[in-house]
Amino acid sequence: MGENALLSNIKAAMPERRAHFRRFGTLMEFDKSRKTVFSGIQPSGEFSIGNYFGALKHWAAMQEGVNPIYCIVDMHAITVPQDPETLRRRTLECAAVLLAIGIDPDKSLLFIQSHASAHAELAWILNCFSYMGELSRMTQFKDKSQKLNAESIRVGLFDYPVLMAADILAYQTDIVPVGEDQRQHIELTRDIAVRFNQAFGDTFTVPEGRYAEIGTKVLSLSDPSKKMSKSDENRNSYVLILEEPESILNKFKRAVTDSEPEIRYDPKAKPGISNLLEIYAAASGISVQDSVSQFDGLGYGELKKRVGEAVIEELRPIQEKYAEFSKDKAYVDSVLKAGADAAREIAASNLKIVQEKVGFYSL
Ligand code: ATP
Ligand code: LTN
Repeated sequence: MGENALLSNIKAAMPERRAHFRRFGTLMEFDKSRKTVFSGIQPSGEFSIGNYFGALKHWAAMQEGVNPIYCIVDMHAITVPQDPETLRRRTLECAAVLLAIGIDPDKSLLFIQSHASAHAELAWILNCFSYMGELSRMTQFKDKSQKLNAESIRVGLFDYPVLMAADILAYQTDIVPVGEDQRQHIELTRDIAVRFNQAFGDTFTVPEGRYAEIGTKVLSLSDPSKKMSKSDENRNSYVLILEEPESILNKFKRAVTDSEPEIRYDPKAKPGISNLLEIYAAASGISVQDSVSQFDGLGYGELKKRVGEAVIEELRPIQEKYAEFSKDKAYVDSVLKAGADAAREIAASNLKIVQEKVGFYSL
């Protein structure tokens, strides 16, 4: 194709995208009668099906009739050591994954946390209304810091939940869709909001967590006593959203179960099998009970194969879309830029109200 033909092709494709961003711009005159939905994810690695079934799938489903705001929380990611170039690359990949799972920039605001400095400023103010005692009780902090010696625990890791509270409260959020592991952080956010409101009069909306019915806690395939985590050293313990079908089948084949042959949903007595049934139900959109009936009389080998196949089917369109978005950096950047501009405006106006309430002098 000659250069001119190429240029006119690009120009022909542009108006659609421009129109798209004009609409995006007006979206930010938020409809106050709608509930605001906010959630965040760390660009700290490749995403697992735990992230997907516990959170991301619900983000994609929560874009109609609400004001949806989805944030890539890079400032949370640096609470543990990160290689700068890797973090930068993963941040862009994270945005492409979010677009691939169906976050629609026409409907939702998608942006990077560090692009809206009001998050950090509000976190500082909220730090002054948070207690060491309550932060010390956070199980995520206890789990993550247990692996370190006391001298090398970073203040940022300890303070992580207050930054999360600032993320949520900066947008007067009503609903926060997250996995079960975030429940304690959401409760803390509510406590901080209520405390601030009691001291200064109604300021913050007190948000509610929204937890998936199925898939809110996907367990590790190699040790079903703990959650599936993308930072687990054992790569067989998790399945990634962008994983090759063959590797997905292999991982399910190796999943740890039990020695009694009956397929039954009993999370206490049979955590491995119950986890597989939940993953199957989440991937195929049917209830756990119906999944159990489907597998009646079958062996564990067949169950593992079918769970793997259902997950592959669920992920296939996402992987295809990811391949497209990951080639179009200019488009992804333009979505993030529009998102950041809108987020900055909303967060800054709420921050201003808070600054006035606490007594900061303004000119
Ligand atoms: P890591 O495991 O590396 O500590 P993470 O996988 O928990 O990180 P986050 O960015 O902290 O990733 O979480 C993003 C979202 O995914 C959160 O809403 C979290 O609750 C959800 N989530 C993470 N793991 C699971 C899981 N195993 N089951 C269900 N939801 C999960
Ligand atoms: N701690 C969260 C990520 C996160 C978040 C948020 C989630 C940071 N800020 C605000 C919801 C709302 C986690 O998933 N690990």
